[in-house]
Amino acid sequence: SQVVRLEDYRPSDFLILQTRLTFRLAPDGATVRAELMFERRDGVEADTPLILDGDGLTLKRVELKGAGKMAYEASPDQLVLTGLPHEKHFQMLIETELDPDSNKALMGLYRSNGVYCTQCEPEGFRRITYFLDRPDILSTYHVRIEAPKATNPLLLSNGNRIANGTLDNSWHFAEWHDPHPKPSYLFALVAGDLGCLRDSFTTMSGREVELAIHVEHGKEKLGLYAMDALKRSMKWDEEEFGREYDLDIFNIVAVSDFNMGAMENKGLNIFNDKYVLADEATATDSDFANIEAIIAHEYFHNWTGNRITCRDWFQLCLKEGLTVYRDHEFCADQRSRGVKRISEVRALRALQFPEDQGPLAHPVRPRRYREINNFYTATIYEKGSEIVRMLRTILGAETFRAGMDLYFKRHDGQACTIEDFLKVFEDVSGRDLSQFSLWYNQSGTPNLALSESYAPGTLTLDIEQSISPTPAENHKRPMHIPLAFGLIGHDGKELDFLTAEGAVVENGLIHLQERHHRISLHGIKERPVLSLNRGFSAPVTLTIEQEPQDLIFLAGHDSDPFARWQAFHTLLSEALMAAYRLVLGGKQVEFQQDIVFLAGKIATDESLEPAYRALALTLPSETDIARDIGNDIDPDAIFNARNALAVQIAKANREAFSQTYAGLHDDAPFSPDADSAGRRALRNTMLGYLARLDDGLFLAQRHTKTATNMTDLIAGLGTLVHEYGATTQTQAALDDYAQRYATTPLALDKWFQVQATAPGPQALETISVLMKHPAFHIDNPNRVRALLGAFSTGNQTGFHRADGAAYAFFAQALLAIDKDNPQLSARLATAFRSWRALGPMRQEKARQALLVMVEASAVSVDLRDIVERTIG
Ligand code: B3K
Ligand code: ZN
Repeated sequence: SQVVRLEDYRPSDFLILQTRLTFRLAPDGATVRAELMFERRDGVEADTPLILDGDGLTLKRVELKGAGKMAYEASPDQLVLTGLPHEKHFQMLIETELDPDSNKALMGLYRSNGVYCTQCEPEGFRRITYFLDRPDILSTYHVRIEAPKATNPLLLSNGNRIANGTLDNSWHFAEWHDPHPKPSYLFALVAGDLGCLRDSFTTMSGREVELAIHVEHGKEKLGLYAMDALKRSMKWDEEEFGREYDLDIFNIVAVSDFNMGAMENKGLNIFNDKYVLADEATATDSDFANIEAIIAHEYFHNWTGNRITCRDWFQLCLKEGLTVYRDHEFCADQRSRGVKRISEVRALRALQFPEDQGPLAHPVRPRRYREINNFYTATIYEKGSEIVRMLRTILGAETFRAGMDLYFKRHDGQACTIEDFLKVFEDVSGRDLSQFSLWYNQSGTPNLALSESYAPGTLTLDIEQSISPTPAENHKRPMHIPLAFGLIGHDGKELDFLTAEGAVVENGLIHLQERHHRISLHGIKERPVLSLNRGFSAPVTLTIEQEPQDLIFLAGHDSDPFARWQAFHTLLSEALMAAYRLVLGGKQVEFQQDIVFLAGKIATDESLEPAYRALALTLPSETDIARDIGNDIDPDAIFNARNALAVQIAKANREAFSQTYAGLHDDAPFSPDADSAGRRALRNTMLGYLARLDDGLFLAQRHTKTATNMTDLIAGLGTLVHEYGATTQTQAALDDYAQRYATTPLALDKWFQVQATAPGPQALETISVLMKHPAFHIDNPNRVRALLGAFSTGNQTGFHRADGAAYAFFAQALLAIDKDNPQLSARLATAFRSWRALGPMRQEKARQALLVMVEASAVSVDLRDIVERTIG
């Protein structure tokens, strides 16, 4: 396979102005008739061949419309047309034949549970017909679908429905027209027999939009929360960004076999059913939160992605980073902003930092790829979002909004680049953003090393920025880092300074633009405690020696919720690293009493939101601790250190935690709102601690038995399995659960996941048993992620068991998955990305497993790309 390079981009010689598609969906296969109106661009020689993309296609017919003649050469992956008419415009008819039932890659046209659906981003349309399958080819689509009526009463495509009727042999048809020119990756088709939840939305200019969520019959009510989230998203985009919906109908379809979360096809979003279906009995609070976020995300793409799309796939973050930023802001407005920000940062650190710090590091706008599917990464999505957030921080809310307005006005209907995006902000602000653009072009997480000193009246900060080398990038240039900060006096109030030198310091922000700054803040009344990177204003790591007393002070007084959470989290991380060293040295582990007691104070501090308290009391994860340690990692020692801290906190705060736990119980009817979810989160966090004490088994069992919603039930079951795995009580609870949810696959996924993440080497045995469970299907991505994904990323002691057996097993499982679904196998393989941080024995075992995969006889381009880059 070939490497695609950003610098090789050039516009296509031909355009496709109109696309008319006719699908005949017969039980024994599908035919696709494409009538394409081409335009040869000005200046392109008349004898230039037209090369269309295909992927595994079977060509039935190709001809020019009208009298014209031409020559062609067809292979499954390409159609080359020569001797074309000399006119600027010509029309072509192409017929292909597909077998949706055998399509297990879930790319192109496939069938999930009897429902035809499509996934075309990024290069799936070429599995449907030969096309210029690239995002800068914008075409209007007219789609006719013909299918047997009994099995496919529902026929959907993009845009508005313009015709429907019956045909012979009890078939019927529908025709759809999408007036907005779009790239082929936004094409979608759905046909099948589904139930429907309907509603409507009146836009800001008074247009009535029909809303429909299509789900399996009988599950319509499970779409109510998604529908509510959709209406709130539509309203929010009008209010916050002035963006109105632009078709008469908006369809959402939930399917059960889907490679990712959802897809923003114009007017016809297709969702993994996990992110649509929810009620209290089957979905947790985090499922509800994810549904809200993803419904919003896909809806927001209508403007950031669809109306303004990407010129090429190197610009993927143009739509993804920006749209993640928009969904983050939406959720922050719907819920608690402070809590939301902490969760975002935790996710960024858990998913993006290791990417940036490992062999798969790449810039937010990459310059080369072998397989674009492997670049739907946390770097492009989450770091991409952080860049947009920094832009807003640097420019201020008003200028940012003016820039967005200009972006929509200037580029509506276009396929754009990051340069186009930055230019609108340069134009509205008069600033030069060339240094800022390094955030898109340079990979790696910047580190800020800080030291502070105080002489009466003046605080001096030395700040040095650096980025470690990343693959193909050794030399790093200094970036523009907006560092939000605050000075806090002994009474907990903010302190002012009068003048600053050494950097631009304004509105609570230090603008770092050089490798090194010495910044002096003059006119300060007393020695302040420094609060840094407030709101996580920049996606960087900090190296700073802050006194434990200062951190404890910040953990109790910082007015910025993120910084306050961070202070306590830093204390916990440092304590855990010290404990890890003790465990390795075979020593008794002890923790500082003030940290342990602070945990109790936080749990009972009624001035803090329960959701915040739950987050503060969630210990750094095993992978968080591994990242702090950096190298030569022993996951078992990390587990023991973390466990010791949890036990000590539980013992020291037994009273406070029991009271908090009891006080949070209520009999109010279930509501998924943020406050109620926060109370459940805190109660379940308390359970996690209390379950480690002597009557913990009883408590966890009672919690599980009396749970009235999935959040509490799975928290109880998880505690039983993880703390008391070998007991008959746990087995009974697992069996109860399996019976109750025997016909609810999404709920069974949680059952798989809980068992897959039970710590210890025996987990591997559990996994291999569960893979034979009748509800497990290796061709269903949700099942695979629940079992193998959760095991490899959420079970550090199980996956990294010292004998390497789990690596070898996992490699074989990936090769099996790879035969049908390369996207899925490649994604799962990223679990190896931090292998070089492990101790030498484990490294060697991991390397062997990686080698098994590259040396296997038939490996997909996708999996090979990840594995080869991982080995390095
Ligand atoms: N744009 C899609 C992702 C497509 C992934 C293809 N491998 C969903 C989203 O980001 O909204
Ligand atoms: Zn997206």
